[in-house]
Amino acid sequence: MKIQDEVILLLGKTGAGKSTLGNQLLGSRDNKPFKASVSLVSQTENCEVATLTIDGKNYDLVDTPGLFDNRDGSLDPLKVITEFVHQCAGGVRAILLVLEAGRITDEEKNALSTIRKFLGNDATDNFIVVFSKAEPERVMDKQINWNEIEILRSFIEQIGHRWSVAPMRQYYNEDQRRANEKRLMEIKKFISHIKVPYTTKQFEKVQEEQKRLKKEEERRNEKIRMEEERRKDEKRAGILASVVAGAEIGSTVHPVVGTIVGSAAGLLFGVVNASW
Ligand SMILES: Nc1nc2c(ncn2[C@@H]2O[C@H](COP(=O)(O)OP(=O)(O)O)[C@@H](O)[C@H]2O)c(=O)[nH]1
Ligand SMILES: [Mg+2]
Repeated sequence: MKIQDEVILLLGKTGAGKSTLGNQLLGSRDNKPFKASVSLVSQTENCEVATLTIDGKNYDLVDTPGLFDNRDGSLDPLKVITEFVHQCAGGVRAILLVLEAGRITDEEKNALSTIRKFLGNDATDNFIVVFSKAEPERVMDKQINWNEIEILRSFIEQIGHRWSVAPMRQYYNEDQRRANEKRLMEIKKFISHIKVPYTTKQFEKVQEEQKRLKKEEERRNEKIRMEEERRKDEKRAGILASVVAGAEIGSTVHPVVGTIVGSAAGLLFGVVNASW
């Protein structure tokens, strides 16, 4: 796999329609280089690359493993994407975030916030949201009610309304064919209008910052844990001191019985005291 040109990343969950959209952007003459999945098992374990030409400029279009595919721990897509982005010397021109229209569940919302955090604010100018699997009328009218979902609304507003609808997988008349063509042109126009590519340097900065935040959080948690330990130790020491004091008082009354009764009283006192 060789990365020479600016990169266009296809991101999203498995089954969202990334490979299908990639093939549509490449056009049928490119012989469908990306494998579309027939089941919900990801067909793309590593990143796959094909050349996409827009207005005479070549880009490396990259199909990535689906986010949240690593339920069995065998694949960490963020790691695969990280390794990949590090090879993109020319930077990432566009990030096509593919979301299934009408199926924005908590998982999609999580995917969205994970990827936002993962790439950082610098990537804001490079995102394009593409809604896939929309009904034909929605592809034709570009009608998606994303503004009803708060996290989507804020994200799409933040990225300057760069959103579109993926073309229909199959079309049956001229109107639908034209609508598909229009949507593809729109996505390509968004791509070529993005001014500055997202660089590996920016990505590394975000990764460093996240590592630092993680370490800070670990340190904070360790401090809390130690504080709890200390409090527990104090509690234990308090009980022990009460037992000893009780035994001493008891033994002055009666050497054996007094010690036992005194210890018990001390223990009770200690426990009651410690629980306050
Ligand atoms: N109905 C419908 N199915 C689609 C559309 N796009 C993709 N699919 C199907 O959804 C499944 C997953 O698509 P795929 O491109 O492999 O998703 P990926 O895992 O994100 O790459 C495949 O069976 C596709 O044929 C669409 O626009 N409409
Ligand atoms: Mg795929």
